[in-house]
Amino acid sequence: MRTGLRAVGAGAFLGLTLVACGATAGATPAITPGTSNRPRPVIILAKDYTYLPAVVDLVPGESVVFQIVNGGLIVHEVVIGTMRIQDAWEAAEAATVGAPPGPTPVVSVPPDVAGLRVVVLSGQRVDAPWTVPSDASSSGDAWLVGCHIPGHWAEGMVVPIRFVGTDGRPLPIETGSKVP
Ligand SMILES: [Cu+2]
Repeated sequence: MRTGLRAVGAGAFLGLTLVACGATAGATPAITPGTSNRPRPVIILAKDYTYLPAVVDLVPGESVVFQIVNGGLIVHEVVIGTMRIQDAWEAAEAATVGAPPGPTPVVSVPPDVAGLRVVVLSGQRVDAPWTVPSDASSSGDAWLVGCHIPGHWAEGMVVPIRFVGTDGRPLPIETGSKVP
């Protein structure tokens, strides 16, 4: 599990074009939080085997619509959630190891550890609305974007979520936070 953070390095390498656009490692520009009437588009590009951007900034309580594009050659997914949620999907999908090529086998986890999961085929774009829990930054848990198609997490297909204020500055994380 701990090897997942390698993706941050790989994401930084693949994210050169983003850096050129001004999305450097520091605070992001001011964010206008999405509302239920006007969700904020958040683009996540899945590749073989990482995501862009290398850090996903979200404002607690805002409504977003993830615009998930699979620019890789194989099926990927986006699981949004804490480590508990990531672990649940990793375990559930491990059961699909050895499945033949084709439609992704149907798997599920208990609702309390479901988070948000979106499966995206190669070349496909899926838009997924989601409301960021308003207590997400104060729960003490790190949140992540991860892929649990068997073997992908181990390949480093995970990037952190950073909770930010409307000024784009990272919010303080309560003590006791668990960084995976
Ligand atoms: Cu994947």
